[in-house]
Order: sequence, then structure tokens, then C-alpha cells
Amino acid sequence: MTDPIAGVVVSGTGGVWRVHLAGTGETIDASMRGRLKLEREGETALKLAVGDHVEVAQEASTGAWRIGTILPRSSTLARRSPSGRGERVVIANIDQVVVVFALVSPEPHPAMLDRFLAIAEANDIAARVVVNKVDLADDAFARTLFGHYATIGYPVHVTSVREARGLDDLHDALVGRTSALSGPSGVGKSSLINALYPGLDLRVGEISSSVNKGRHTTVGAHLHPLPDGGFVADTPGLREVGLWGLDPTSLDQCFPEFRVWLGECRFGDCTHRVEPGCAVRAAVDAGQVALVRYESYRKLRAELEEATTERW
Ligand SMILES: Nc1nc2c(ncn2[C@@H]2O[C@H](COP(=O)(O)OP(=O)(O)OP(=O)(O)O)[C@@H](O)[C@H]2O)c(=O)[nH]1
Ligand SMILES: [Mg+2]
Ligand SMILES: [Zn+2]
Repeated sequence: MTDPIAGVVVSGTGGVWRVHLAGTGETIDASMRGRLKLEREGETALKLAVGDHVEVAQEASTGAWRIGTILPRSSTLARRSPSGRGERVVIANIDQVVVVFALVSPEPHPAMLDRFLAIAEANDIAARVVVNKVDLADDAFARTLFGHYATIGYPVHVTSVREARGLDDLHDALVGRTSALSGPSGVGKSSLINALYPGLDLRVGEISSSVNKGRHTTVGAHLHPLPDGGFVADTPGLREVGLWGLDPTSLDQCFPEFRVWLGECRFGDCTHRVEPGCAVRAAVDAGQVALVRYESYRKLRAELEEATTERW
């Protein structure tokens, strides 16, 4: 074997994996060498996932590439395994979730945005919001719909591909990081990537949430190397990812602006819905927590409780 070199798994679902080599930037096909174990997890046999940081080496006799080591993961996004047993990692080592919406056309859905943000929080992944097509309405409207996300602490990028607005800042936010870009169909994800990286022609987020709904997609995630460093992940079915395993009682922690109030509710197991003395609801009434965010919380909580009941 040649000396091991570092790479990142950019696609594959088993058997042959595409690995992007850190040094040369070339992408090679590699297969696993026997059963690998994640260093940090010691004994646990690990299934390789897109996004994994690996070491590969070439067999001297055949020149075939082999994956010899999987490095510890900094984050994972997982979904329920199609077999129903356990979870399957859809993508590993995502640094940030970038949620793209259009200011108008298609009309933004705050509940869907809040779901993506909660998924990121539940998996300890940073998140940022992109509001595209701001040429189609005025900035005041953008602030009304999305201003509170900046207050919560999520960076908000106001962009227009048509008017080339906000593109430099978004570019800076992507360089050197591995970003999962998501958002509904038609908001301009592909247009943004093409504007930032002319000629790259990524097919990001091609599978829209509506197409994907209720279907166990077998389409795997892909990582696209960016010319100036970093990757953009194409994660079909991100909607199904990440929240299914979450304990409903932990959901309030996934709304960062709730956290200061959580210790203040009269009941320790407050669900923040009907209980008297709920500090979260008081904060909503006082205008300190946005009502739309609270409504998203209630929706997601109900959904999680339903899912938990199903499992029993
Ligand atoms: N007015 C305006 N239109 C835009 C802007 N960005 C994209 N569009 C248009 O919006 C439409 C959809 O853009 P896409 O980039 O294909 O959207 P997408 O998010 O990749 O959609 P899917 O691939 O279906 O998920 C196209 O007709 C674009 O030309 C923008 O900033 N302003
Ligand atoms: Mg697209
Ligand atoms: Zn409460």
C-alpha cells in the first residue's frame, strides 16, 4: 500500500465510494478495507457515510484505492433506517445548515424554516438563513418576515441573484466550510450557486419537499467541492432527517430564544402549551418571543409526540 492520504467521501451508498483528495483536489473511487471502526467509538463497527473524513491508500499491485481509516465525526444528520431498525447517517461533518427561502414567489413558510433550524439545533449544527429574490419586494417586508431570526442569532443573508445583492457575504459564509443547502423548490438555490460559482452547475436540492413527502427516498447525499475550498451538500429528504429521534421534551431547547425562559416555568415538565405560569407563553405575550416561532414549536411538538406514540 502507498502512504495514506486524507480525503472526504463525496458520494456513494456502499461498495464503491467517491473520495475527494485533500491534496490534489482530484476525486477517486475507493472501496472499504474490511470492517472499519471509528477511532473514537472503539469497538463499534461503523458504516461509512457521505461527508466522512477518511484516509485512503493505493494498493501497490493493482493501483486500487482503499479506505483505511474513518476519522471521528464532528456532526451527523441521520434518519430512521429504511429497515425500521436504528438510524442511518445521511451525511457526516456538516458545519452549517443554510436554509434558503424566497421573499416572495414561492411564498415563504416560516414553519418549514423553523423545522430546518430545529433540525440543525437538535444536531448541534450551526445554521444561517438566506432570503433570496429581495428584488421582488422591499427590504421592510424582508425584515418583517425574517428580522426576528437575526435577533435570535441566526445570520440572515438578504440576496438577489437578479440584482447581484448579498452574494459576496454569502460566498464568504460558504468558503472553507461544509454546508447543507436546503429550502423549497423554486427559491433560487441553483441560481445562487451558479451566481457564486459560475460554471459549477450544481444540482442542489433538486428533490423538493412535496415530491419527497411520504416516500422513503433512497437517493443518497452528495458533496460538491467548491473551487475555493469547502463543500456544498446536496441532501435530498433533509425534511425527514434529524427530528424523528428527538425526545419531544427536548424540543424547547432547539428554539434558542426559549432557553432563557425554560427554567422560569411554574412546572418543571411544562410543555409550554396549556400550563399556568408558563414563562415561554408569557414571553410570547410580552413580544419577547415571536408568535410565529412559538406556533412552529407547538406544531413540531405535536408531531414529535405523535411519532413517539407510533413507536410504542
Ligand atoms: N426575481 C428573481 N428571480 C430569481 C432569483 N433567483 C432565482 N430566481 C428565479 O427563480 C426560479 C427558480 O430558481 P432555481 O435556482 O431553479 O430554484 P431552486 O431553489 O434551485 O429550485 P429547485 O431546483 O426546484 O429546488 C428561476 O426562474 C430563477 O431564475 C432572484 O434573486 N430574483
Ligand atoms: Mg435547483
Ligand atoms: Zn412553559
